[in-house]
Parts: sequence; structure tokens; C-alpha cells
Amino acid sequence: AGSDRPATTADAATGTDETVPESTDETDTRPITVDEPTGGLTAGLDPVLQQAAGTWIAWGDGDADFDVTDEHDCVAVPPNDPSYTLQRIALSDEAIDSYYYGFSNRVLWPLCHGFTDLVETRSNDFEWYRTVNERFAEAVREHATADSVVWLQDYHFALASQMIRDRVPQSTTVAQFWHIPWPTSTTFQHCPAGRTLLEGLLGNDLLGFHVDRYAERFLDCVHRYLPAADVDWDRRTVTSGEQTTRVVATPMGIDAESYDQDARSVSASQRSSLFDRYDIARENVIGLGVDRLDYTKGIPERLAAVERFLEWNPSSHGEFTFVQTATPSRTDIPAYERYGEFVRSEVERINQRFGTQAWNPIVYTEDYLSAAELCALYRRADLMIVSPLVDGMNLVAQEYVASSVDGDGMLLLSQGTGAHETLGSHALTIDPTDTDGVARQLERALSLSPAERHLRMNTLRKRVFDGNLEWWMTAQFDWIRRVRNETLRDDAT
Ligand code: ADQ
Repeated sequence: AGSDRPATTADAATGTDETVPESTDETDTRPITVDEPTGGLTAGLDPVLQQAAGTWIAWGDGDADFDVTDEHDCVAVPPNDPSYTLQRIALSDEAIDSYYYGFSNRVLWPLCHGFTDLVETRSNDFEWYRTVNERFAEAVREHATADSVVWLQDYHFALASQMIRDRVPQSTTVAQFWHIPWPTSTTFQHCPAGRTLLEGLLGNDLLGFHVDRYAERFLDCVHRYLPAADVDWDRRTVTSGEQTTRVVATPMGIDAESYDQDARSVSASQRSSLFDRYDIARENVIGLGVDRLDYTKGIPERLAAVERFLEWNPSSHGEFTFVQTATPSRTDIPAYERYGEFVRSEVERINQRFGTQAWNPIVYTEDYLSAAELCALYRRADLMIVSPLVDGMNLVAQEYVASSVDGDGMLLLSQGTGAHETLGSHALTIDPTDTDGVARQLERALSLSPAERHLRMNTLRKRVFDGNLEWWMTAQFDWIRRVRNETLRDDAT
């Protein structure tokens, strides 16, 4: 593929996909079944790969009979009109435990979010991380040609780019997007094998983050911990030996149009059955929280603020319902299990404290909801509280805005999210650790005039539609084209 139609070799193991049911493929005599992606990165990458006739390399289902060194599967997709290749790398249970539940999610995830007390280093985890990164790099080597573009997703592949760089022609473009925050250099000093990870990431021609502060922190870490690398702060490049890496910030957007359409098309009966299922009084004022059940998301802090609001506002009892959906993820990790238990016990405690026979202030579910159900909730919610302590971007805030087709929802948004950089000026800003402050913003949201609600929401909607998933993909590929042309020019001189 030429530079205008990049052959993309990409993996989709991002946090966004974790709550989406696995697409499945089976080879040999078994039929291939495909679940349509409901949104997020998968939906964005699919058309790009179809156009480029590229190869998507992704982690396949764990199979005890497979080891990372064993054969892998390649299938043509989509089955009804094959236009690109999907290669699944099967990982053994041990590899999954050490690579994914180990180094990726017991070390990198907590560390990058600043939760150094939750970093757990276990023997072999890093070695498996290296082995799996190498396995993916090998798979890329089999497909990449001199004019290919290789695009990696996320923190599960901090070593892979340099490994790929060592295996493919110099003119192959290697890019990566880091979907979670990059920590400060003070936090990063606690990272096991930190220098090795930085060197791994410098195998990229392009390294993308959501917002400026993560890009700047990354450059600061390189400056402090890899003194031989040359950081150009103005151009945001790092030169190390022959290799130059450009570091950029492009906040990820959502497929806003599809959320808007789903929110408009959801029928009254769908809405009713959803509200009946969870016993939500239709006429109540509805507050909403939607998250993976993850200790970065600030769910107990949010519940504490709702509790404070209920203390201060007895007149809201029976009239206000806070709906919290929290999808379990990474449940094999004890910190997640403990967090889930704590959240459930807080919900129970608050409901016991204020609830009556006819009303519970908090409706809590761990169900996975369809796009239509989520949009129905988003559209109906009078306000949404997005209160992560730290979050790379946060797509949920954008989904709420895109689904607020009546233009009158209120978004309370944590200053710790990347999304706050783009939406903060027209949302109500919160510091999730300040319980009284969040409760006050909740009161304020409910007392805003309809005119102000509309003004704020319409401005937010414009931002979310302008910076949608297509904008983000285009920005990524524009940068890829730019660094590619720079590399080709440098090679020619
Ligand atoms: P996540 O940490 O998973 O993503 P987020 O960006 O909010 O966080 O995305 C969560 C996704 O899961 C949303 O699309 C949401 O609709 C979906 N979801 C949550 N609960 C659900 C439920 N009950 N039913 C169905 N779907 C549900 C990581 C980073 C983020 C970054 C994204 C993208 O941690 O900071 O924004 O990647 O880069």
C-alpha cells in the first residue's frame, strides 16, 4: 500500500474494548461469526483497514493448548465481503495472567494513573510482557513491507515498537497511540524497567497522547532518564541515534453521529422496559454514572457526593434517583475485587440510610448495556457525574453529550480527565475528592435555568461533534503522513 492508503497493522487491545463483547472468529471448518462493534476505536479502525486492505493483529482467545510461540490464525474479514486480514495471536493462560493481568494491569495501569501504592510486581510478569510484545513484533515482521504503516494501540505494547523497528525496513512507519495518562517523572521513577520502556517507545516515528500534559510529561521522563536522547521541546521530538520520534497530542473523539441517532431512535417502549427493569421512577430527576468498575473512576467519591446532596436536600428524597452502571473488568486482580466490594457496600449503606419502601436513592447495576440502552439512559438523565480521579480521556462524558439530543442535560466533569481539556469550560468542573464541592455542583446543576443548560449543552455538543472519532483518525493519519514524508526526505539526503 502506498502512503495515501496506509497498510495498517494494528492491535485493538485498548481499554475501550474491555467492556465490549469479544468479536469471535473460528478457523478451519468452523464458521466465522462477527459481532458488529458498537463504537469506540474498533468502529473507527474497521473502515480504515477495509480501505487499506491491511492486517489487524490482535490478541485471540486464550487457549490452554497454545503458547505464544505456536502457530496463529489469519482470516479474511468481514466474512461477507473480505477486504482485510485479521490475525489472532493466541496466548496461553500463563501469558494472559502475566502479560495482561500482570505487567500491563498490575504495573503500568496503576503507575500511569498515579496509583503507585497499587503497583504489584510479580516475578516473570515483565518477562512475559517482553515475550508477548516480541510475539506481536514477529507477527508484524511477517506482514510489513518498506512502505507499510504499523499502528499500535496502547500500553500493552510499550516494547513492541522498538522490536518492530529492529525487524522491518527503515522506511516502514511505526506509530503508537497511548490511551491512558503518562505520569509525572517523579511517579515514573517507580516504574520497574522504566528506561527499557522508554527506549521501547522511542522505536516509534510517531507517539500520540490525548492531551498536551501527557506528551510533555513523556518528554520530561525521556529528558531525565535517557540522558543520551536529544529532546527538542519546541518540535516535540526525541532523537536517539538514527531514530527520531515525534510526540503529539490528539484527543480521541467518539462516533458522535451514531450516539445522536441511537438516542433519537430509541422507542418509548424500549425506554419503559429499561426503566421497569431497574425500577427507576420515570418522573424522578435522574442523575447518572457509567463506568468500568475501576479504581481510577472515582465511583465511591461520586456516591459520597450524592449522599451529601441527600443529607442537605431532604426535599429531594423520593424525587431524585442516581443510576450507576459499573461494568466489572479485570476481576482477576485483587485491587479490582476489593474495589467492587467496597462500591457495592457503599450503595447498600446509602440506600439503607435514605431509602424507603417505595424509593431507593441509588439504582446500581453491573449489567453490560447495549448501545440503544445506554443512549436511552444518557438521553433521559437530567445530569451526569463523570468523576474519575485520573482518566486518559474519558469517552463516557462525550457519549452523554452526543446523546443529549434535547440539549438540556448537565455534565459534571472531573478536572482529572483528559476530556476536561476540551469540555471543561462548558461543563461544571468538579474535584472528585472534594465531597462538599461535588454536592454543591450537583445542587447548582439542578438549579440552572433552562436557557443556561441549553447554552452549555449546545456548546458541548458542537465540541464533541467537531472533535469526533473521524476527526481523531484523520489527525492521526495526517501526522503519520507527515512523519513519513520527513523520514523519506531525511533518507534521500
Ligand atoms: P476506559 O477506561 O474503558 O478507556 P472510557 O473512555 O470511559 O474508559 O470508555 C469506556 C467505554 O465503555 C465507553 O464507551 C462506555 O460506553 C463503555 N461502557 C461503560 N459501561 C458500560 C456498560 N455498563 N454497558 C456498555 N458499555 C459500557 C480507556 C482510557 C480512557 C480513554 C479510552 C479511549 O482509560 O481514558 O478515554 O481508553 O482512549
